[in-house]
Amino acid sequence: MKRIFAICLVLTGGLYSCQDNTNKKGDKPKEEPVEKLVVHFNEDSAYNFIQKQVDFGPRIPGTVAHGLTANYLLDKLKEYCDEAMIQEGEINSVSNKKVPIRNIIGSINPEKQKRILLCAHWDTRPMADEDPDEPTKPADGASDGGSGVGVLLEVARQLSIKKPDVGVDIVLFDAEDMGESEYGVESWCLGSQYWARNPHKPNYTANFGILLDMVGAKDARFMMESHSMIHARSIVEKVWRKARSLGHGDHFLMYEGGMITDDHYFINTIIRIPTIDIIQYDLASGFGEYWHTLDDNMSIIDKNTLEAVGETVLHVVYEE
Ligand code: AHN
Ligand code: ZN
Repeated sequence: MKRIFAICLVLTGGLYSCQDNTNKKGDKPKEEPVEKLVVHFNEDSAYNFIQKQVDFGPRIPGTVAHGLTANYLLDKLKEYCDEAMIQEGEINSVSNKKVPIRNIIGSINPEKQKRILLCAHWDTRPMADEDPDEPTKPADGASDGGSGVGVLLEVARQLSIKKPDVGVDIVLFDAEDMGESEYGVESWCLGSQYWARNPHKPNYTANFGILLDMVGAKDARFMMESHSMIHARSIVEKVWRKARSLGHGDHFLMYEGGMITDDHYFINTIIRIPTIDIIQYDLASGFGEYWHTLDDNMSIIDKNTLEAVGETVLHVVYEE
């Protein structure tokens, strides 16, 4: 009896494997009707979006290069999002000069209630004041400014190929980098402060936000930044866990450190959307050797870092 039973199993196994692969006529195996995630964050594309911004020259508020870049970014968001607009405003700089600013905004699934805010600053600092040789010249801002925008444009391109279930708002803030420490924290992040007080839609809110800042340099490391932990701890944990499960634990460090005045600080405290900052900062090297120096150009940009951040953000969005 035992022997017959064993033979049966073998036969059935053979039959099943036969059915699995081909039918009786020997046709090709049928495709399994499984839904595949056809999108994949393309780091070459993100890199090219950074190159394009850098090619305009430093994006300093009030300059021609800044205006041309604004048009380019609006065009890209129009291409990839359901809605896109520029929010124009005027702010007072530290020297009390009036500066026109432009926040550039694209929305995907604008009708959805559940929303994720993805943001980065697109302006570059008027001078590379940490540069040992030429502290009055402006830098290209490939990482500081260019990288967060490059990653988000590629995220937007992917979301246009396969729509997420949630709504997504991509907000590119102006005038983040005109601050001076002696003028206090409010001299930074002028575009996001403006937007947080005057959102592009009345009563705008989102379930949570992710800010990208300096996410392009080779071997960049991101700590769990303290304002993010205070205001949006569960989002930090969700994003870091996702990054590490995708194999990006060398960039996303599992320890807390740094309290950085960045756009997310004003989003958390003014419009009160729980928002985290993915920013290159670690206790050993601070913001990175290139920070606010003329070395912040394309030579420091690394596609592995862009991939680590972009893939993580894309997965977080699709899993909401
Ligand atoms: C301060 O240094 C106060 N905040 C850093 C924000 C920043 C500047 N991000 C990029 N450039
Ligand atoms: Zn900066």
